Amino acid sequence: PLAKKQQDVNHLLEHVYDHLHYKDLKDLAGTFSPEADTSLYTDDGAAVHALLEELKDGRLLEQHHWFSLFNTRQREEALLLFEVLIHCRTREGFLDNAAYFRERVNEGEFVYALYVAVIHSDLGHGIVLPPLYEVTPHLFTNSEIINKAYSAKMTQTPGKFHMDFTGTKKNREQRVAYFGEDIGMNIHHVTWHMDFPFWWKDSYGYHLDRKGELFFWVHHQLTARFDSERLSNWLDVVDEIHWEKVIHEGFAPHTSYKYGGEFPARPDNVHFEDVDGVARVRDMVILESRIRDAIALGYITDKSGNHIDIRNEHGIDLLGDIIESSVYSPNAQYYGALHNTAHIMLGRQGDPHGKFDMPPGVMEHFETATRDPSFFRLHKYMDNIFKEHKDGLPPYTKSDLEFPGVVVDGVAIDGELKTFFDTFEFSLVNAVDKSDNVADVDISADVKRLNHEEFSYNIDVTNNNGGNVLAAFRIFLRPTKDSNGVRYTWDEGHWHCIELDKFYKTLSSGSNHVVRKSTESSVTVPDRLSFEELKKRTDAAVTSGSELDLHEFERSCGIPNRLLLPKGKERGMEFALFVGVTNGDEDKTVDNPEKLGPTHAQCGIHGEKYPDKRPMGYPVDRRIPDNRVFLETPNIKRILVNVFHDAHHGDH
Ligand code: CUO
Repeated sequence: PLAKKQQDVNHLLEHVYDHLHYKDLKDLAGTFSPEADTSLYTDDGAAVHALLEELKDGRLLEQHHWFSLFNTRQREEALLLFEVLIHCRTREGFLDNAAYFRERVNEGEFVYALYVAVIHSDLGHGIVLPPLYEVTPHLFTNSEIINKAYSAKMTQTPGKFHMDFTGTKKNREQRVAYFGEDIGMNIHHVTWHMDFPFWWKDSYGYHLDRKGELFFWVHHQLTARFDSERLSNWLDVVDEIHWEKVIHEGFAPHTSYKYGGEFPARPDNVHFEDVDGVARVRDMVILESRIRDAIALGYITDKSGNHIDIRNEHGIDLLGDIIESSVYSPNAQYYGALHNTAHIMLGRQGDPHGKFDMPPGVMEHFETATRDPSFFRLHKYMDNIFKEHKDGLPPYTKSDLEFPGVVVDGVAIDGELKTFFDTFEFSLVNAVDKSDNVADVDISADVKRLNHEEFSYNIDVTNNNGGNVLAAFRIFLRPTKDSNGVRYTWDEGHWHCIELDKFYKTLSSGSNHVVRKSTESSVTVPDRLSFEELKKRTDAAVTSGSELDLHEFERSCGIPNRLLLPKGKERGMEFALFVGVTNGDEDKTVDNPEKLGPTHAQCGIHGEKYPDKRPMGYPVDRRIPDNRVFLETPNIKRILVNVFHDAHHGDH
């Protein structure tokens, strides 16, 4: 039964830096013999054989050592374990191997391999992975708090510690640290990269549909959202970083590895330096110009020298593969891996020549990357390359945009768009070592998180087609003014659009009143279940023999619903709310799109086609040189709204 398997997964992820404490799994890890029966595996044990060879020869990374996915050798090891798990035929075999290797491979590699395998294996269906901020809290929590957690455990005094955002008010960037350091947003980001790994090969089971375009879109959305948060805090939008310019913002992470010391800091205003063993600055400039050339020419050149046309709506997908670069890149030899290398380059600027033997920087982990304000500058840099491509495509015409017979008569918001900060507690029990002699005590961190009041969209639509039609609703929000209070034109503003929701709905003939709740957004996920609550529900189901239904928590990819709206301002900040209704029968790729699960807009559906034929961001993804095209299309409506921030929420 599922509950028992969920319980085993829970046990595997408790205190991952210590040996297994749960007796059944511990016994199993000692007695199971991975190669005894190779019919356990769909690859006849090839992967398990390879991993065991490495283990036997002592080549695997030791335990109690940091792990970074961007480290080639460490990634290879983690993927060997992933391959063992993904090739298991049964849940039992999967868990037996997980228990066996948990005791023998590096903990970081184990956690990564287990997460990705549960996400992608058929055997993982129904399993809920606990929030990573409670499994490996070091990557999400300030060192100061972790230190307090250790003391609390040593002195057997339960404690709840308030975690502030990194830095001080002297650093303007700290005003928006609540976004880059939001633990839920970090989970979204790291999980997106697990759902769509750059190293993914289709031989693992399926093709990741429009992975390159999703890479563009999900990061474009993070930058667009960050810009709106900045404008909400009287900061200018992010400027791009460049190889030949100064990196303005320094960063002191105040974060430590569980094993491996502190994350390296970077002072203000350093020039990019070549990084030994990674790349020279000049190499990066060359890769960039090859990519920009491809955009200017309208084609990329594949490995065999063939031209692939990219000046069309599918070009963005190939560009995403090339820039990231993923295994899907048609020519990684020539276009390199601009994005992945850039993460390492930036991560190492504190110690570019390895003089001080520093561990990898925050940029070298998807869990921690967004903490560094330069993350957004780096992604803005790549976002601008994508923009160059999008700007080269012809703007949509009125007939492209039209949905004949369908008119959006009105859009209104039910309730006020109001944001506030709440307080959230997460457990640090797994941050500290487990010992048979010292009992666990309750230790947790308290963080401030942006949140908002629930609201609904009320959309009145007339359908003059004389019968039912399927409609696709596309909702965006964009700031109307820049940091100087100057109004954006739509042509400037379309790139700042935040995707709020996208859904399909059948319109009956005549007038339709569509009410859509903010909680239903296909961009977001609800708060994760705490590890404690997950264990509680699992254990209860095991004991009572009842069904375990945690369906709504199955996916961790998705922006936390709390962050749906940007912060706004106390006296209100003006945004344009855009609602476009397009022809759902033409747009859909799946049957019954009205019943789509959550979070598909930026995270897709596992193993299936992305459920929208249109380019991501349609129809605000291209230049809008003439507003009238939008103003005069009856199936599109824009209204102005204000987002208010309640700075005194919860004060009494
Ligand atoms: Cu998500 Cu750079 O791709 O961090």
